[in-house]
Amino acid sequence: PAAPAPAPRVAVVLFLLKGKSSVLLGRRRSSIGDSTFALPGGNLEFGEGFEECAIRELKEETGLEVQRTEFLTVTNNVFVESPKPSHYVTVFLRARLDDPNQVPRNIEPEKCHGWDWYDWGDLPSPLFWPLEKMVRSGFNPFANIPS
Ligand code: 8DG
Ligand code: MG
Ligand code: MG
Repeated sequence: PAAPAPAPRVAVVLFLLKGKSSVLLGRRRSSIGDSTFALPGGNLEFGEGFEECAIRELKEETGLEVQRTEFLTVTNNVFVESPKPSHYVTVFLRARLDDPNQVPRNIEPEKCHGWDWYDWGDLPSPLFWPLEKMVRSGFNPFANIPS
């Protein structure tokens, strides 16, 4: 039988914000966007909510825990140049690190070189393309945070 036609998938990723301008990024080890700096996140599982997915992926990838998240935006990302072409509808949420003493751990070293905090005004390079696209469009994850 023929292989099933490729289909778009849903990813949920999180801007984890600390202080006035720090955001958590990790350098990817992946066939998609290898070595680029990206947000924590992953594939939405069947039956899962966006917030549930973001909280789960953050915990699985960094050990960090957050209580609640906010929806920010959604973007369409087609990776035609990757070895295995893929298409993600990416949902972006944000959260604040509740306990600033929590330190990220690299729990999936086969998928990430390591996590660290970066200043939004001085981001590392290269950024993962879907994130780069947002930065260039002027998107700011710190905007309008209710206190
Ligand atoms: P999983 O098995 O844990 O579910 O997946 P993962 O290994 O954590 O997947 P991922 O590559 O981290 O995330 C899934 C897809 O989400 C990724 O291939 C492309 C899309 N994506 C974006 N922007 C970002 C981003 O900033 N960070 C992450 N991690 N994924 C992103 O479009
Ligand atoms: Mg994951
Ligand atoms: Mg991931």
